[in-house]
Amino acid sequence: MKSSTKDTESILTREETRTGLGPETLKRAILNHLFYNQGKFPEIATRNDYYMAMSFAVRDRLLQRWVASVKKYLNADQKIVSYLSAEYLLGPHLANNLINLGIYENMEKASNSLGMNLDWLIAKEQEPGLGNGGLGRLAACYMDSLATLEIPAIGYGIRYQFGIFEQDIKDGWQIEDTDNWLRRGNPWEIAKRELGYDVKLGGYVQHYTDINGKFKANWIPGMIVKGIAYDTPILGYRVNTCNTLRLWKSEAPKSFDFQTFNQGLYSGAVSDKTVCENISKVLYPNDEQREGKILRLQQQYFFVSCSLQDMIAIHLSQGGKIERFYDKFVVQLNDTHPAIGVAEMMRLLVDVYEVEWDLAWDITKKSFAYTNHTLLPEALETWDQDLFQSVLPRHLEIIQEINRRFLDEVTIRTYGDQDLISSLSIISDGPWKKIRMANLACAGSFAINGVAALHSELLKKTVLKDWYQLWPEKFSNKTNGVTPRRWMVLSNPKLSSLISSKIGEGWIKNLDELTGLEQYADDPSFQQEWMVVKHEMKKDLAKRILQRTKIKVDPSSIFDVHVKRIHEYKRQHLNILHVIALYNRIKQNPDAEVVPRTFIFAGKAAPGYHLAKLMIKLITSVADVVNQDPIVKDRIKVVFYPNYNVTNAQRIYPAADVSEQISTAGKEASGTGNMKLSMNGALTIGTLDGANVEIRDCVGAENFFLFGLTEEEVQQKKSEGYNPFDYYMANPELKLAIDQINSGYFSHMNGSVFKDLINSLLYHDQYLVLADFESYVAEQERVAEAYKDKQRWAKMSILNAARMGKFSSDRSIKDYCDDIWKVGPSPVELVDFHQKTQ
Ligand code: 26W
Repeated sequence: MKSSTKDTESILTREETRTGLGPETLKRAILNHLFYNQGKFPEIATRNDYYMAMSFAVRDRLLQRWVASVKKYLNADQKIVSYLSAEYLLGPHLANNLINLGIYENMEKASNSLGMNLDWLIAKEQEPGLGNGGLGRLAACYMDSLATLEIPAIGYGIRYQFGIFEQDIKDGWQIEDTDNWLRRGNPWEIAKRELGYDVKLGGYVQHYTDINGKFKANWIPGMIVKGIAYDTPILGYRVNTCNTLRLWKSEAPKSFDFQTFNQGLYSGAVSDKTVCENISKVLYPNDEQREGKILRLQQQYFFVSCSLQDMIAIHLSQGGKIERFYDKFVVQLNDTHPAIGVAEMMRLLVDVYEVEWDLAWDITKKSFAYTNHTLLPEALETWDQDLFQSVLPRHLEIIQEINRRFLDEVTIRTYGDQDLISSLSIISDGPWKKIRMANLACAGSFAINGVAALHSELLKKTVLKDWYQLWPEKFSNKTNGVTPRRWMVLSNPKLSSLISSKIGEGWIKNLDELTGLEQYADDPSFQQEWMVVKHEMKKDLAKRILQRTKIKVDPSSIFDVHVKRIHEYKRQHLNILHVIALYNRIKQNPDAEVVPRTFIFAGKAAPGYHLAKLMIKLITSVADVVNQDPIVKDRIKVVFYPNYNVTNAQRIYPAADVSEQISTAGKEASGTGNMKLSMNGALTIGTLDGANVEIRDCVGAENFFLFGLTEEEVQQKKSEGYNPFDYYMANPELKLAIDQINSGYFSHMNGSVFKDLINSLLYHDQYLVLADFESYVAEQERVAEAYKDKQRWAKMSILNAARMGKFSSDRSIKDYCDDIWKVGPSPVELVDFHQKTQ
């Protein structure tokens, strides 16, 4: 260790000349990679070759900082944040790293001098879509903020070979295609072939008493999988801290089992390899819908076991004592997907490190903290006990023991309150026993949080009510945030420059400084500049829309944007019903004054979610009719932009005038798209749901279009016996819209296409779409009215951006650090960063 410190230092100084940040050095680095890494030269190199060479050149610069960071974390008596997440929706790395390194312009020069256009090369990157939506993207924003705030952190997850499917639209329907993102190689990851852990699965447990008379368990697995670490360096913004995202790939321990082979069972031997590799093969495309499949449980256990073994190995290698694990790591559970970690930690401590049960439980409870991201009952993870036992027989025993002791404690504390006992139990009673992962997470964690103020309150009142009653001190709120680096600087460079021209660049690291813009909100020339930038971004998006969908849209119309996963609770159908109502107003009165609007939808539907897929078909069907109708005269256009992902989100947010955040109150835990849109100057039309409530508080009620029932009113209405049919009968515009859908007006007179959607609205309508329709339409009229007054709109837009400081993920991470993790910054020394960018 001692001598290597010196070696590393000298490497770092020597390498500094190689990893300089000036345009000439960058150009040389690109050419070097082209020659020596890819065996290519400019005459034959493709754009992709250049993309790879440039990425390797950038990665060298990250690695230099990464080595310094890792070295610091290993040497210092430094606590490390361990973020466990089954999903990371990172988006492309190249441009983001250029920004964080501060070499965007220099790289532009370098690529120009090579006859390459930087934007083309950036566009070559296949984005790692290792997540479904909000939860995965939040993890990615948090990794950026952790590094930027110089907090030592490791993100652990799964290196899915296939990420979230690619969406295409055929005949108006969603078609899924596999996301083969690794096809052309991934220059951002470093495989640590030597760093692997064995993970047992299946089999059975033997019990015995050892020579000291101690009761012991021996788990004989049905199979063993090896987890191999793939590290991606995550650099902070203009700092030397470069953290690690460590994703595990599953492999067979040996290439195949020779014993089976020798017995002539070749296919059996090889299938073992396939079974092992399957574990990290594909991301489940479900969002808020649990999938009780064996493979999903295997995935969760696989990555959590590798990660905990890795943390313990790091801790022990530094001379740490197993009993003081929590001095080295604090483990944050991103929803219940990694909650099996609580039982795995107990297994490692008790079975492997032979720690006494009570001490092991104490260590575990001091190590874990749990974030809940959803209140939807269908998303709360449970596993059939039989299925669970077939995959994790030893963990079932451990959970039973945790539960037995835990319920004893509850019994005493509640004086035997049976309702509380059965609601807190980790294993549900009844004939079909289920393991409740949220209960396991709550029991095994010292902290529990929701992701927006309203959501955290509702957690305490509903799904986690009984936990709150007994352990109020564990609960807190940590409102989500998003990184302004990706969501402003990178995706909206023009708006960012305009902002910086007025208030300097401090806002990029300290988003509260955006309030400095407020003084310009009434300034006509600033308003003008602001709206010019907005218009430019709308023109760019209009071009892409034309390319991708063949629909021509007018950049001076209102760009009304509804982009997120397709889900009934997010109510894309409410939006489309409003579109139909507007259309009918025009049809009934062709000269009606309608402020021109382009309704832009984007989002993926889970492949097995019938009604969500039908909503896409409805949107595209309405688009086909409305966009062609000569009477409409282009006053309204409807676009479904396919394959919503991070790359496309970066193009859409900057061009949005209106942000649709119209979920049923009480259903959207937080939302983060709402924050990104508002930061980019879009005005929200929304319900009092999730973080909308806080956004409205910050931007001011006068700069937010509010409609709809509150969460309490929703509950009230439901308990009174809500009848959607009454609303249908009472509102002629609503009735007409629904009748038209039903009659086949939008589907070549084949009314049966949408019958399931219509039935769900008229006879169930769990999400109160019809109840909120009237107030939504009325508020949309106010939106149109406001847009007509250009100055008023510009002011509202500026104020929205100016008041978004709170919603930086830097603020969220600071809150986690101060209240839960108790970890502070640990700056990494390297070189004078800014001098080197010249
Ligand atoms: C087991 C199936 C499953 C898969 C994913 C259940 C639940 C999930 C996620 C928790 C869904 C999700 O992404 N939730 C979103 O988390 C965001 C980040 O906190 C919030 O902003 C969104 O409101 C919430 O829907």
